[in-house]
Amino acid sequence: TVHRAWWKEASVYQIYPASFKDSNGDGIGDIPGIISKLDYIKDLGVDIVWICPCYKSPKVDMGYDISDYRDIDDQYGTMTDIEELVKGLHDRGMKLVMDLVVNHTSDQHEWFKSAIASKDSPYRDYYIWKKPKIGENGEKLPPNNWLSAFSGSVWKYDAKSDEYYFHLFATEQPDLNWENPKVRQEVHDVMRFWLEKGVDGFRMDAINFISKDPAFPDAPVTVPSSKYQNGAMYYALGPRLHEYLADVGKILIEYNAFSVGEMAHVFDPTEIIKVVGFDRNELNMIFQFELTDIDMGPAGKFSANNWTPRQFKDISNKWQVFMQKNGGWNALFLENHDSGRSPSRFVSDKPEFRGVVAKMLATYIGLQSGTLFVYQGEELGLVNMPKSWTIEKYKDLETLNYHKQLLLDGASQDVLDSAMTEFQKKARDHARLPFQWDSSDFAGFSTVQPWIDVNEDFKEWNAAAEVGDPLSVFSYWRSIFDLRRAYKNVLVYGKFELVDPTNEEICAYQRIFRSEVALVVTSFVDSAVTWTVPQEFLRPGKVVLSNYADVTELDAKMVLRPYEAFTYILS
Ligand code: TEU
Ligand code: CA
Repeated sequence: TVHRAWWKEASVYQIYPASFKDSNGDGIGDIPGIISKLDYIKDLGVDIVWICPCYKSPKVDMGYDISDYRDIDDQYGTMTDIEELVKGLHDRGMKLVMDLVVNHTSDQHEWFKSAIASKDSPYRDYYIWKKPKIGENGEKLPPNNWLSAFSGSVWKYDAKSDEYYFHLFATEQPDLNWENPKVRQEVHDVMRFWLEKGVDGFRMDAINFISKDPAFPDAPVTVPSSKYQNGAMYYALGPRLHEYLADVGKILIEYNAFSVGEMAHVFDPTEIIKVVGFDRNELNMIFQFELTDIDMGPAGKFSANNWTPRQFKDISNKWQVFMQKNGGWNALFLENHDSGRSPSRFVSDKPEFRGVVAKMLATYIGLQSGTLFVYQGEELGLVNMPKSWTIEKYKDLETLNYHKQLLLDGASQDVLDSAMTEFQKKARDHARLPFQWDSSDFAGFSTVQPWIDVNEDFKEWNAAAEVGDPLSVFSYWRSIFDLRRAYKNVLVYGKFELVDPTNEEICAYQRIFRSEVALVVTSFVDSAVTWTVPQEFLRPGKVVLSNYADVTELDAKMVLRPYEAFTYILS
């Protein structure tokens, strides 16, 4: 059975407000800047815009540390600006999704300021506090050995109360205590506040972390060289997660709102289906990171891992097949604000291949089953910072904390060099460089030097150059969104099946809806490869997408050019 829904047919454009468009010449992107570019977004062909946080925040983590859920940060604009953004999108037939960051607040939130001021505060129990563990020599130690996402312990000592508070991310991002029904009520109220304003839904940040194992046990030692260990097994899918999400889901359904939850560290689809199963009424879909974490080693994000195209497509296949079999739904993405650019990270950003590679990756992800997300600049084929840029150019606390920790640990030059190699692929900074609008100063992003440097390639790679060019990466993404509309049955609702599944160089799949078939072929190699096309596809059809200007005919034995990608509709 086909469960149709508007949010399955929609595509989403993700905006990082600080880096999209600066309207007032302070070097930082803002909401009026976004409003000035709505026609550009509409022209791309997406249905929903998701903006990363722009609430009041000290911005230790670029706004993922919220100090007031009901106000907009001055840097980004005003409440009136947000209302105008909602209207501007609705007038163009698009929707607005906001980022809801409720695993934690900022330490500058009124709740936390009160909570840390006194153990008797009515807000004390909004956060997670524990007594120190006492060491062999009577010293005070963190209550357990869990590692924070941004290096160091997840516990921060508060001398005044002689207790530690818990923070999965930065010390300035204390985790909310969802065990407290008042906290849950506050979150529900915040959701209603924005939905009443006309916002169409939420991307729910780090949502699988809201319920923790109440015993907070020590994590097993998996990286002996590290003082702190990955405790995800105790906080990534806690015992009360589905109870909390069922409450949230009721509100979302009441407003017919869109929802996508972010769930790092979960690679088991039988867990995700408990959230996204069609009869579960929790969230519409989940960002899981099994595919995009493929280049991360066992020691975490900045450790290296070798992988093959075969493994890449096997992961996609696992989620595609599972969700279609079990009535769930996928969120499709290769980029976001927390990662490197996909050509640089997963394939190649060599100038001679760059456009072809960006289009190949768009083909690979864009025609699978699920709701498609594109991250600002991905539609232009933007790539990572140049390798010549040193650590001084990086601004993100994840990168800088990791680097600082290595220096503190007295890491050798070798270790520092390999960390730099991993930063060059995966640091969050790459995706946060200013959007490249045109070839004027600062890429048309701002009239002044932006808060983070503009990439060096902006004169050639920018929106103004690409929008009117039928062969640009931008036009290619537009074709993908067009195709998903024109061939909705097969491309949105069709069954997914790998083609030639054991091929090590070519990732091919088909989508099937009744007699309609879409054949999607992508080569992951930088040289020509021959491919024996399975017999069943040698029948009349038409090519609807190709990343080389001259299209290759489907033939029993064909030679695919470097990183070639094409799509046929067969009947
Ligand atoms: O990320 C949550 C998360 O689980 C991190 O591990 C994330 O995968 C990491 O940043 C990757 O390097 C979300 C947001 O997307 C991120 O920008 C925030 O910093 C984080 O939550 C805290 O709010
Ligand atoms: Ca600005």
